[in-house]
Amino acid sequence: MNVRTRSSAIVGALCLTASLALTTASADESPAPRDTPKVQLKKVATAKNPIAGAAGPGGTVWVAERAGTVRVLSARGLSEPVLDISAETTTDGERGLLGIAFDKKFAHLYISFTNLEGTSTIDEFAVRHGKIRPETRRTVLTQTQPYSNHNGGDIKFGPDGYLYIAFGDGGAGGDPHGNGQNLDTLLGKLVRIDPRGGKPYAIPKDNPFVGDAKAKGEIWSYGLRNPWRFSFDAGTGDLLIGDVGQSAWEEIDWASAKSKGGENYGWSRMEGNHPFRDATEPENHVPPVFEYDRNGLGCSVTGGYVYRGKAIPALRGQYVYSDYCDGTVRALKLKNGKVTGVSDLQVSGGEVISFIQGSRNELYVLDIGGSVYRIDPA
Ligand SMILES: [Ca+2]
Repeated sequence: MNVRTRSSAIVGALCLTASLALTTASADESPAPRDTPKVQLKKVATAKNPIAGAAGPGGTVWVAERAGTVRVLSARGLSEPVLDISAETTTDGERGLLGIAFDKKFAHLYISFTNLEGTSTIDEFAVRHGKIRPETRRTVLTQTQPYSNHNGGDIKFGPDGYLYIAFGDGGAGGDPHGNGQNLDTLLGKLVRIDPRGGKPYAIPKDNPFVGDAKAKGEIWSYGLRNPWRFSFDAGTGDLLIGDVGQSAWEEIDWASAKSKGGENYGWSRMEGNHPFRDATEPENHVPPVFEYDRNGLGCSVTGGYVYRGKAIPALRGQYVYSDYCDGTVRALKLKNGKVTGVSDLQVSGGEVISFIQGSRNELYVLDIGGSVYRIDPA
């Protein structure tokens, strides 16, 4: 399935390039350094196109399936669907149910999906005693989409208690509408709202563009192409965004927990650290903390989490991520927003579409083909 891919012709060409390049890359491959954390992927469930998830009430993990169902993972395995919006979404292009998030007290569940018109939609449900109350459903925010790809769609609560929503640049290729740098649209942005603070939501007063008549007050940061997955470090509160590249550079962006927002991550004047189509670098460009090219390491970054679990002490504090095309699970060592090491964890999660952070900060890997893995010590 071509989730997040460009036209299939382009993908075919990319895969061919990647496979040719692999011969050279593997010749240079050295064994894992001695301090590489030893992990294994333990398959804990099979789902139908698992695409997103969140730690739920009572130590559970809730898994969203792309076609519109949500199931609860417990020691007994995956439940029957506890939510089914499959009649309200489609899976053409890069559409579907794309994200779920609970607020801190598990009082509300939020879902992020594209509706039958392709419009990005964030809905809220009250949750009581661990169960969704369907009659409380309401729509919090919508964003029309000019094309079926680059919807972003990830949603997370920050340490500040606000809901963050990632939107891609609207799609097609090369950001034809210039949405990345346009502060008058939510496309190509990370958005920050208070979903319970107003009807249908409130804009936090300290959002960076509040009071700027030419900018949307919901915007937290901008210059993003398709920020498919982002997360907050459960230890430090720092923000990490995996932003999928156009055709050359995959990137990971970082912001300190102390950030006041307003970061410009560059797209579509920059792709990674490189000017895109001869554009000039914006003066306020915040370059990625990490980028990689398409020569063998993949073609579509899947942002993960900084590992803060207990089971794998050697991995603690490292940012775990992967790539949809490559599937190898990798880790970045970070110090004060600088990458100090990169390791290949020597395990493959298939077509890695997403990660989930469980209630004790253990990490799960979702293969869109169906497997749900937990990252365990080897
Ligand atoms: Ca960028």
